[in-house]
Amino acid sequence: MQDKYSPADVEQAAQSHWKAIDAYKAVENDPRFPKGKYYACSMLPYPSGKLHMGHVRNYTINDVMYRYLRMNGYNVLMPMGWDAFGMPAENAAMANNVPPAQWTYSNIAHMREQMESMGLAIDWSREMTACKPEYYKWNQWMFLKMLEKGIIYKKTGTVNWDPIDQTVLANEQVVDGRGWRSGALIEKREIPMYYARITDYADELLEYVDTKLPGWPERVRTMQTNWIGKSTGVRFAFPHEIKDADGALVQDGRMYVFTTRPDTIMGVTFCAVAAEHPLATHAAQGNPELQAFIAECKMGSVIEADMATMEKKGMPTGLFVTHPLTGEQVEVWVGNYVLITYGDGAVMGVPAHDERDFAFANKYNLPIKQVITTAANAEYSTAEWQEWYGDKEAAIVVNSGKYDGLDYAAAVDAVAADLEAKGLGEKKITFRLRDWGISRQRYWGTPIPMIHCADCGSVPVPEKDLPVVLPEDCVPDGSGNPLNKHEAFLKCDCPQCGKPARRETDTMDTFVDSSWYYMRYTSPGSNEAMVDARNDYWMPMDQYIGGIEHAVMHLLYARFWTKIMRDFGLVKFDEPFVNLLTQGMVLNETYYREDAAGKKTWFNPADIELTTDDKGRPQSALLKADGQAVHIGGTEKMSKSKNNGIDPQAQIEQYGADTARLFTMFASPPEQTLEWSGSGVEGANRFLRRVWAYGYAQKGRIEAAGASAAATASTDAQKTLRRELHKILQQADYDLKRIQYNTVVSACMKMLNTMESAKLEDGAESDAVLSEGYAIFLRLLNPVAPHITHVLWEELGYGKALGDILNAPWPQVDAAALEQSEIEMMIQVNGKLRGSVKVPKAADKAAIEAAALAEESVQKFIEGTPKKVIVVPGKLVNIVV
Ligand code: ANZ
Ligand code: ZN
Repeated sequence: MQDKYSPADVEQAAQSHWKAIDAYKAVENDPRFPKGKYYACSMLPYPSGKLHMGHVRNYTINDVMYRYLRMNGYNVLMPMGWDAFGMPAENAAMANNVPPAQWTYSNIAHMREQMESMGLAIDWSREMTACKPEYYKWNQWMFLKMLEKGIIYKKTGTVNWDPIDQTVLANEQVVDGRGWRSGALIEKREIPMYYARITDYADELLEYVDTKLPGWPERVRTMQTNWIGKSTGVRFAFPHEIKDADGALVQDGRMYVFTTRPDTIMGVTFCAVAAEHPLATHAAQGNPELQAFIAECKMGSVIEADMATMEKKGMPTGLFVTHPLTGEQVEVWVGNYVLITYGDGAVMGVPAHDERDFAFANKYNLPIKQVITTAANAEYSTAEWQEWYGDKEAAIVVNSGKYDGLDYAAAVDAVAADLEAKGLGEKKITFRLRDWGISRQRYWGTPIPMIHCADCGSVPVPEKDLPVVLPEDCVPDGSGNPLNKHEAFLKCDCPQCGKPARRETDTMDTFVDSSWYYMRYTSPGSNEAMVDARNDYWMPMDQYIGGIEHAVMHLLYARFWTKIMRDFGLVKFDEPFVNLLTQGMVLNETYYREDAAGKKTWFNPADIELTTDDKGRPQSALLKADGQAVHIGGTEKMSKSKNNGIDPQAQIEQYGADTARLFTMFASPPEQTLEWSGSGVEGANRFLRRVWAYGYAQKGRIEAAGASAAATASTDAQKTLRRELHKILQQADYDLKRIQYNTVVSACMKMLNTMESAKLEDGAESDAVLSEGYAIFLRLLNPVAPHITHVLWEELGYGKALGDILNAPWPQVDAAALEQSEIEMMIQVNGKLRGSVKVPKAADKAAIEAAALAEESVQKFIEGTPKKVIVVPGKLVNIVV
């Protein structure tokens, strides 16, 4: 190699070496690694075609962890795979008129190359691809098992129907109530779908968030808890006599509600039902105004966050139900804030103590009746909403007859008992979590293994006929699922009666694929079972790394799926991921111009010339192409829409992968956001050039020392250098363990500075000290910049002496090197600090006394012989005069 750092040559050399020795193939129980297994895995990417900086950051964190732990004796596994099913492939297929399969496979090939150019320690022999039959066969197998056990069931669900394209749309394809392609007003349709009973596991999923996931970020655990959303309260009925056209009582004459505040039951002044509630439907017959209002409610967002903030609207139904405890008639309204999917789709309105009901009652002039007070808030006013209403702990019941004076818990017990005695209600736990609808009316996914027979109905595909292979030659054209026109796929015989039948054309939600892929990595090639004994070795996963955007759904489904596998006897653990790291987003500046109509055009930061003031703050920005000004739009997440992405490939080509890796690790701790900085990248590259130059400058001395990684010191300069290096190593080790990689990079920088400025004498002993120091340095830098450190390690002869840096033993802190041979002692005169003195560590009291008295800076405070000298060993000398 040349003495000038050439990243392209260096990285090419390192990568072909790794390939030649199959460096990253992980083998169960590998005797080379005495500390046992460590499974560190990144969330699998969608094969969009190109890596983005978020990927680079994610995988580099994973890779640093891999290399550090491997050098520490762990058998580490870092696999990779592809979340290859899903909608973007269908969209791309429509745009380019190629089958999703072709688009996906060529993207995978390209992204795999990009990952290889980053020098990641991936065991490619375990690569999994969700769209391959060898993988999705097991989704189908699980589906059948779950169906058999009743964990999967069929019911009708609501979908978005595009009447022009004649197709079902995903939520994200509906923009402002219209189809994203056709612009048609979207209708809701009820169709049969398959659901997985995740709600049966709600209690365990919730409990284990608290008890079994201490290695997860608090924030993610809270998000899981809220998503599962456990509420304790009472479910009870308002009886009524409302009859439908046939004279039958609607819902058997009971309007059920769920409340978390049964202590407020005597404060009910109205009830409200969801637009989809049977009483709303009943009342709307012959009431066009109400029909229109119901239609309006159904159009609106079903996102809960929106429900909370939107304007509360309602309309009376003209129907009345009976209060179960007072016997009073209560008017029923349709309210846009009542969700059909939660509880019973109906609420008791307690405007005095529920904020939503309060807003509603104010708007429609409904009575407000206070039934709760607290010791601290005797004053009561209906003029505005007061926060204290909501405090359960402080609540005391008033204006409620026999319940007056009870606190929350006592009132709940009393009300629940009275409702129960009347056969109208009981205590109940309600979850926000819904069962998981896994059917998708789309082509590019795992076929649902069902067959529809005119005589037998829906019949499961027999296990021996799996996989049901998805044809790879379809090109969706926007007019619905192409499988519906694919005769070869559709036609089959009924497994029960043998008559001609049709295959189900719905496919599975891609969250099914991502629910267990990380277990398939452990068992590549397993054809007899979804996972085999190797899975018991690697799982549960020691460290999972991915974006916070997956904090809820993906992680919850993966946890659920794991529990199902456990209950089927396929795995022996309860939770799949021991530790979770959610890496921060990658941000960059944005630049734009705005036209007269207010439309913004965004420019890529690479095309901008920035002028800064002397403090480095941006002054103005010009578009390189035309030299004209653009607006600076602030720092935002790298995204296509703001055109502020930086292409990793371009960075690697310009500076090398080691620079890109070093910058992303250095710029901020893994869990924080990372701000892209062109000058930061240049700085990272400059540092690596210095690393190279220093290594080459010391080549002769390191070779003279036989590339030894051990040394002893006798001169001051040698001792100081060893002490500094070992001290930095000690801190860096601590930071590596707590995944604080940015300070590990600064430790490397400090080490290089220290070595560069050391004033070592000539001679064999100094050579050895230097050789030891550089060997420590290379190994510390190796996890972050594996290429340059691999090549230098070999070039300087360490490889011959200590083996491949990949497997080299992690440098150990030498406690003896840390020891100070001299210590500094403070000198006080009459208790006042007057100076300090350095004394040999082993010095005795007399010697310390003499040295302190001889110290020039204190002599002027002492006249004559001091009365007394007190030595506090290791700390200070107090001279009393
Ligand atoms: C009366 C009441 C009085 C309520 C009060 C709260 C406070 P969480 O805690 O999130 O489970 N609710 C019940 N079903 C609903 C539905 N389908 N759509 C919208 N809101 C619904 O919420 C439970 C509370 O949400 C219930 O308790 C009910 O309002 C409302 F001072 O009942 B509450
Ligand atoms: Zn049949």
